Amino acid sequence: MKFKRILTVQDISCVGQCSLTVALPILSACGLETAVLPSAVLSTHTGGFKGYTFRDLTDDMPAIAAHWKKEGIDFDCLYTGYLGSAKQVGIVSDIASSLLKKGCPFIVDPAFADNGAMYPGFGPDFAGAMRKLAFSADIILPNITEACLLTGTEYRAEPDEAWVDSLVRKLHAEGARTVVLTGVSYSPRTTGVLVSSEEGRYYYRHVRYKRGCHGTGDIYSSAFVGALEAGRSVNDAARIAADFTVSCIRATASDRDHWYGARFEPVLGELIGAIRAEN
Ligand code: PXL
Repeated sequence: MKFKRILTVQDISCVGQCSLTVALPILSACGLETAVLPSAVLSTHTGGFKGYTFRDLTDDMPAIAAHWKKEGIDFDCLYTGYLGSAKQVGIVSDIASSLLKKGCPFIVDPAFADNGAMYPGFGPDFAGAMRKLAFSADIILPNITEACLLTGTEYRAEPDEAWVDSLVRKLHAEGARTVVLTGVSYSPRTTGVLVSSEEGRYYYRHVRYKRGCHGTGDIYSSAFVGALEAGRSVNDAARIAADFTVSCIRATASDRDHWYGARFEPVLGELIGAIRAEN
């Protein structure tokens, strides 16, 4: 198989097991050369720590991209996560046009909201900016909250199939091509991921842990991108990433003190095994 170089754009939360500290090891484990463009540097993520620092890197990004362009560096996949400002949406769009090889996938995890609310630090302008980026991508990986905010739909904590169907239809009507919708739960003990594209629908249901873990959206998206770029189909990558994420939550659930992230590191072997088993 061709050796691929992927670019991921998201923040560095120095402590907290999310964004780049998750994406980089997962993508590398999947056998991909992984280049990074940090959108911001935070001392920790914003999901429970108090008094975190935040360095916005918006102004550094165009010069970094321009240097790569000058060096003739380009990428086989562009995968974006948490962005540091609404302005970065335009910069990422430029990178997609200038540094992503023709015909290669542009994958967006909107990474700005969960459980019915936006993450701290994002103003009301952010959903509008993210809408432009998400609907220009080849594949988007929103959770239910993000899908609602991207389509102007009122959030529902307990959706039914008809409501999810109309949410997904709205995403496509706005321009979304392939949608990988996470956290689609129709019963208290199960949740799942719904893939929707012009090829049809695929729903993968799996066990739901009562105790969720911070950062599992980033684990899921990184494993999905890793499996996809390692040669799996979209549906297989969606299932492999779901099984891996469940294993990460299982590996964390017994440790009450580990509230800030999921212990994905001891389970990386399972992800590599799942990708290899199907090669
Ligand atoms: O996991 C998403 C994420 C990424 N980066 C930062 C965050 C969060 C979620 O809270 O705060 C900085």
